[in-house]
Amino acid sequence: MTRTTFVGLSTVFILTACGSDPQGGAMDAGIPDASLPDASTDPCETNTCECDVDSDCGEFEVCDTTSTPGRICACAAAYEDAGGGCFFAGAPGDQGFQAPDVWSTTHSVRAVIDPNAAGSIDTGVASLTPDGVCVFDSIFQTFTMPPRDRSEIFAVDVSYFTEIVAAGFDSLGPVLLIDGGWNTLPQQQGGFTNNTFCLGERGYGGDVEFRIGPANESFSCDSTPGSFLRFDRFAVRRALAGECPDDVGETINGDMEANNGWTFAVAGGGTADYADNVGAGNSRGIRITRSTTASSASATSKISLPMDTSVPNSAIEFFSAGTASGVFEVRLGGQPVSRLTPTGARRVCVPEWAKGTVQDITFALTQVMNTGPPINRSETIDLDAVSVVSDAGCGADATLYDNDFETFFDSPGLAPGWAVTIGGVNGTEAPATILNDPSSAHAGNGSLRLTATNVCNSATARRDIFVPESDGAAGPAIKAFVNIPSAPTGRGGIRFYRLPFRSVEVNAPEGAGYQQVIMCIPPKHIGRRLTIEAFASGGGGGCGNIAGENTFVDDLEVTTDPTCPN
Ligand SMILES: [Ca+2]
Ligand SMILES: [Ca+2]
Ligand SMILES: [Ca+2]
Repeated sequence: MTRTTFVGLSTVFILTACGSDPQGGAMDAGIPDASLPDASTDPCETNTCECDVDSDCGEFEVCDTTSTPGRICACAAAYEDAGGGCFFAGAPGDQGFQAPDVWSTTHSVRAVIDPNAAGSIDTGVASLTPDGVCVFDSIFQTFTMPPRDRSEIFAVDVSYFTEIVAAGFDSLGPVLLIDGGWNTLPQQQGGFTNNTFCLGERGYGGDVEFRIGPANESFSCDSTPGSFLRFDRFAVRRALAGECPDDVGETINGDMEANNGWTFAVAGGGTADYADNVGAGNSRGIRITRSTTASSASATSKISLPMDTSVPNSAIEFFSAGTASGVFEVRLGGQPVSRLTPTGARRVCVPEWAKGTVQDITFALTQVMNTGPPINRSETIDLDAVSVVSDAGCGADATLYDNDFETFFDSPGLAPGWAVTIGGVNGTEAPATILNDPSSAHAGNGSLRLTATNVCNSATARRDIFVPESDGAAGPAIKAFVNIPSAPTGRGGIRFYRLPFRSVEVNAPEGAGYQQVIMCIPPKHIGRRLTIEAFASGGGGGCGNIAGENTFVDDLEVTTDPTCPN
């Protein structure tokens, strides 16, 4: 069905619409044809209509199906027309924290907005108090955002800092939750500092919840809480040219044919750069190399990860080639999400916390150890053609992917869901691998094998999960089957990180075959991202070598348990 568009009337209609509906309203966003009124009630039978769908309208306009008598084109949400067409008017509300009524807080004392406090860019400061930081209080509002395909690309500026009033240091940065998607920023001290991130798919297309809070606990939470997290300004703005991926699913310079987007970091004799003829179809790619166990090399760009509604079971696909033994790491937002070998087209499942956000994506050869004489370890990894695909193997909930350790470093297609990490100290490595051996597994063929070889080294496997809701009286729990045949010096088990370098761990029994270990997660972490890790540790102390002590892990569950607090 086609309709007549009265172009000559559009200016009048736009002014009317934007004047009466400055934020557009959630109903403006992306009305599908199927939801349009049927013929018997169609206002366009008897009235003039400018549009059926958004694409009938001009730049940054949507088709307002709630307007009367006929449908008109109006500025998209967060856009206004002051006479020269629709332009972005800013988001969310009260970006400088000067109007406390615009924001909500989870607690009236621990999370507060002072509209008169001195900021850096403008007056008004939002603060999470030390007590608020320790229980993950937050400050939030809902704001109607334009559809992604009717708006510009947006970035977010955040001016904030961590005010440490207790003695000592801290590791406390903010998390900016955009409709539940996680963007973390580094700790800043000494006054308000601006950092930015790109708005992902969750930040567009209707009512979006903007929430600011602590990314993790403060070190001071273990004694006297003493660190504030303060915000001067939180503002969505138009992205600069080349600052953010062009669209959902895109990576800046994902085919590596141009010279923008990727940044390289190397140390200890590692190398990283663009290289001709090493990529997919002999096109240009990126080559990272290491020469010894002291080397590191990485390449980082930005990727826009889709929501489940646009790409279900999403995975990041890329081309890889190089040294068969070269186990390299993939990170999102600085957090390791997988380790694998460069065996062709590989896929890494997108973790739940990252869906619908824009994150740094990093490919890295990591340093094995930084003490003792470097051991020769020449490895080359070639990378190219980063894209986003749907892979049913990831499942609807990526937190549950690969907890049975049936995906190996060199499996075709999907990569492991764990960053399995060889440790090392003083020239002695602590091996870590996913073993393809049914006799070592709790079930299936695969299990995680971590081996401590020195009193002060350890091997680990890490991932970030979303902590599940309680199930009635049963609180959130991580369970895993762990088998430690013999560990007279060290220990092994599972743990979670409350903050960087500070974990809560549960050790597994030794010499008893596979035993299920249950680790309760405190309920304050429900619905939050959490780093969990399986480990084998030499136990700590003087750094003497020991006979290898294996910890096998299999069939981990992210679940609930009646013995855990809810
Ligand atoms: Ca302010
Ligand atoms: Ca290429
Ligand atoms: Ca298994």
